[in-house]
Amino acid sequence: MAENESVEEYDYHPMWEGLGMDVPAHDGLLGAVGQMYGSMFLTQKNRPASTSYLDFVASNIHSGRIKEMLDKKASGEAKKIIGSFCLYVPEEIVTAAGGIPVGLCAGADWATDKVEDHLPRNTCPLIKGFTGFKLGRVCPYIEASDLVVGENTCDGKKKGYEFFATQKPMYIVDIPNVHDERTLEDWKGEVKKLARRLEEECGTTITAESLCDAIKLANDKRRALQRLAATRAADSVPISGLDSLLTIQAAFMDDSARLTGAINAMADECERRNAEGAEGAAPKGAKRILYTGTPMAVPNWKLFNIIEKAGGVVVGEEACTGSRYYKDLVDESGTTVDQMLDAIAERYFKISCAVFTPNDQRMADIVQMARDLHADGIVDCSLQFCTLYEMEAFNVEKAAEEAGIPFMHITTDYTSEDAGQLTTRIEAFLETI
Ligand code: BJ8
Repeated sequence: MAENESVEEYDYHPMWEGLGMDVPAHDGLLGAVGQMYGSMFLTQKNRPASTSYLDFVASNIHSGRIKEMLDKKASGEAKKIIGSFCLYVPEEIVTAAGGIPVGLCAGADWATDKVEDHLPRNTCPLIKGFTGFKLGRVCPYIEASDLVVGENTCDGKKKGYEFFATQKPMYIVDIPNVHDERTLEDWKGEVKKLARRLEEECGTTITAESLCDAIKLANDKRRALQRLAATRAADSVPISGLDSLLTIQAAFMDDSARLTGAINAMADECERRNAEGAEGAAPKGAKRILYTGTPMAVPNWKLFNIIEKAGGVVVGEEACTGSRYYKDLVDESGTTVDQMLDAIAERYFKISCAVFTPNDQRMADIVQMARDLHADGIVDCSLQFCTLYEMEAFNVEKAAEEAGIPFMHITTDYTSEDAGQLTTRIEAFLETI
């Protein structure tokens, strides 16, 4: 669907019914998210005009985009829709096999009572979120996925997938948790096994040509995101953290080529703003925050909204919904499928997830980003019950202290219950830095 086509005219209810969704509940979810979007995004001042693409994505994400994917499948242009929950699942291989990759992490609580029949109450909200979206049948991406690729990362996901596999066909990728030569070789083997599984699922053969095209497609998207991220070093910051976060969130769902064009248009406009010394989305001198921590899935915009409504501005995200998604490219010099799969494995192996031990590269990345983006402070955030990021917060604090960068740690969930308390803490932090 083109950006200028009206999403109002088409009735998507039969499509959602056809996917087996709980349509009235889904209508309620869309209404609540729409309201949140209006109060958080549309009230921002001085947004770049090109962020209208994000409004298009937000209004289209559960409707036109789903229809577009289903139409592609019906026409044979795409073979299968492949869902995943982790940055470690290479989208290049899904695309090369003829699949459409989609991210399934959920950023809101849903059907919590049903979830707690299968998972402990004190499970991380991200895991409870996607389980609840499935049990409540309110996510068209989950329902449209033919295969879901999970991964052995944190304990919660590993065990949560055992239940999720009773609801959807799943394939699990084994992710190492140590970075060394032996684990890199193991990981290359896993990547090749995944490629074979996806070929089987899609009934296709990955060729050098299809893989080369898929690598280029993803690299182009990452290059565009790198350009946009670099513009945020300016004072005044040309684009808000909220809009930047939504851009990355869209990267897990939207059509890659179309989104790349839109991100490049945003980067063009932000570069122009900076060159002209024009006022951006935040005034000059606004307190600059580097976010680091657990990923933020749609519609988890709470913390960024609080920081920016308090007068700060998020200038970067060291997270899977941030720099880890775009900072490294896949080497494009391979000519055989084998070489390209190795290059993909090498690129993904650099992702500094807290599941790795030790995870010194993440500390170095955080400090480097804070310096490059002239951050006044670091806000490190863990979702409640995420042991990995909660434990690693002590190392992040130490790295920030050694670098002389003010630091605060937050533990939160998907409810709005702590919004008042978080606002007070963030305001106090912004005042002290
Ligand atoms: S590569 S960060 S996307 S695993 S917040 S579910 S870790 S208990 S999401 Fe992640 Fe891949 Fe790592 Fe990135 Fe568990 Fe923590 Fe919940 Fe988490």
